[in-house]
Amino acid sequence: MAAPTPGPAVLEIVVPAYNEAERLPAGLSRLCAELAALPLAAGVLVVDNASTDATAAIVRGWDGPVPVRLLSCERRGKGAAVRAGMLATRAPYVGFCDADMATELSALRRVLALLSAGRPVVVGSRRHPESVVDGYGQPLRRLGAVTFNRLVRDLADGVADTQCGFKFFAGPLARAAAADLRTTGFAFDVELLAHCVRRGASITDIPVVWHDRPGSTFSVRRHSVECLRDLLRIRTGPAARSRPGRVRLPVPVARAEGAPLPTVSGAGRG
Ligand SMILES: Nc1nc2c(ncn2[C@@H]2O[C@H](COP(=O)(O)OP(=O)(O)O)[C@@H](O)[C@H]2O)c(=O)[nH]1
Ligand SMILES: [Mg+2]
Repeated sequence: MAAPTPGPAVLEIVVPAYNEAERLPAGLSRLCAELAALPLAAGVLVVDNASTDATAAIVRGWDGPVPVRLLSCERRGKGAAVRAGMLATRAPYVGFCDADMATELSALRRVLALLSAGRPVVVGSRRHPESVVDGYGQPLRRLGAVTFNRLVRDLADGVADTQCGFKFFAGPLARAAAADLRTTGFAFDVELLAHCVRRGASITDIPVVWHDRPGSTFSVRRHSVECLRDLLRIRTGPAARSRPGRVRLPVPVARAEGAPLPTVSGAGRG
């Protein structure tokens, strides 16, 4: 196993977790192994979202090659958990991944190459022509996702897949956007991206290899109405003001602060 790079984390990854005792151990193992092999110091922050299973205990007892911190977020919802996690980060580069690590983590190298080249927001997209998507849930969910993304494209710099749980940012930008975030549920990604765009940041989507993992916590029946309601709120709230096409202000937080990253190759298209 690769020896991790010591020192304060240059990259911190938030993992929102609600009753993930089943899926988290395998996901966390994969994430830690991938991070340990990177040429920079990295850390993980698992946000336990009021789980009633052993999620928190698993994280507390975790012993891996990179530091894994636990944060408790009593307010339920993936958006609330990611917001709490982002606000607790300190690194110059931050991001979040779902507990099931459905997106293959080999994409992290490309993410880092782009962030270190000054791209403020880098997101995985299952709709990217070079992506390999192994199952995308039921047809109803696929249709819902396509429709939802059509409705929000203008808010998120034209990104075709706003819902992939694999997003990375310049740290100061992520913390500022998270502080403004009000959506607590699954539509939070749209608001978070819109807050970045509002600050003048462009969004770079990258191809991913994505596997549909069993045990999804998203339910089309339970969460669709909530997503549409939240979308209405986002549209009428501050995140929707000053979008592309309107004036884009140069905002200094769009660039990462702190030590420059070691060179990470493999950026390719971006
Ligand atoms: N449903 C749900 N998921 C949450 C909550 N808080 C955090 N999460 C996490 O959000 C992520 C959602 O990923 P997943 O369940 O695989 O959904 P999918 O990949 O979109 O189908 C997981 O890491 C969940 O544990 C919450 O309150 N509800
Ligand atoms: Mg999933």
